[in-house]
Amino acid sequence: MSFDLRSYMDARKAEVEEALDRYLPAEGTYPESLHKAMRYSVFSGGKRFRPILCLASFGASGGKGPGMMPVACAIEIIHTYSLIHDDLPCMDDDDLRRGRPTNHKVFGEAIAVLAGDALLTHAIELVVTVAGPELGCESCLRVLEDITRAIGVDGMVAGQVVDMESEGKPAGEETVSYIHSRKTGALITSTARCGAIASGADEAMIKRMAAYGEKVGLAFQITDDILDVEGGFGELKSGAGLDSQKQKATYPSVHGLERSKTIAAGLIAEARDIVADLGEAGLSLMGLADLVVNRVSSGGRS
Ligand code: GRG
Repeated sequence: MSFDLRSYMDARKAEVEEALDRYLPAEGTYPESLHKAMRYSVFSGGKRFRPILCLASFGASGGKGPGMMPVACAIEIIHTYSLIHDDLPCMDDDDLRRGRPTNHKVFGEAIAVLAGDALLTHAIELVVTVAGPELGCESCLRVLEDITRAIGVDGMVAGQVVDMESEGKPAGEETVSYIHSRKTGALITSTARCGAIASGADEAMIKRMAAYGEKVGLAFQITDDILDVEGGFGELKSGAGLDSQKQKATYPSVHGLERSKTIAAGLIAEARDIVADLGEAGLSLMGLADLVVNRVSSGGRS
């Protein structure tokens, strides 16, 4: 079986870009400052890893039809909100993201906060109003429950809080694991699981996609930690080595660089194994897993 990952990624990315453009209010919509700020960060060169993963999981679980695209885009929009807020002076205080000035540097802090709030809210609205009629009430509610759990009080927000509060303190394995599984892992796991939920797959497939997502999500964050140490970004935030400057709780700080690389590679091998027997349908998921650890050469952190 031959599978051209590059063509697959390019085709899915183009579909996602087109759909995001359709699902977001036009830039000239009143109040313009808000819509400009929302679009500035949504269309600033993200890899679209999460929505492509969502579509791949849906396809590999036997899903068909247009109902997944609004969910995939909602997840990307939520990811964008988290980046805008993460960059704020009260959080990571970053001037650059994907090689461009961060949202608050262009639009000011108040609009950046509100653009993030509006993106989060708009994403939920998108799932309910656009995906809902396609997926049916039960699947839509389950998808919504899954995503909101992943990004909420025991998910991404909690991970971000513990990440911030751990800065400058010696962090153990447990703390790093808490942060990674929630800050980055939870949304990626939910993305993979939602593809299976929306496809109407059985519980075994939903569990299988979640298990795949967990491995990929953790490998994603470990790789991000490694890239920070090695400075191999295709795109810089404000510079490499930021995590250690801020004394962040990271995998390399707890496990060392080489062991972190081994752990990330092991997780990707496990993720590949989980989907290996899906045949052709699993090839996109295997390719996406590989991209997670190879993303320096494929365009860095941009
Ligand atoms: C503000 C509630 C709140 C949460 C913020 C996700 C997050 C929590 C912060 C983002 C900061 C960060 C670098 C997290 C690690 C995860 C990560 C590598 C995000 C970048 O994801 P990519 O590589 O980004 O998919 P692109 O630019 O491709 O969209």
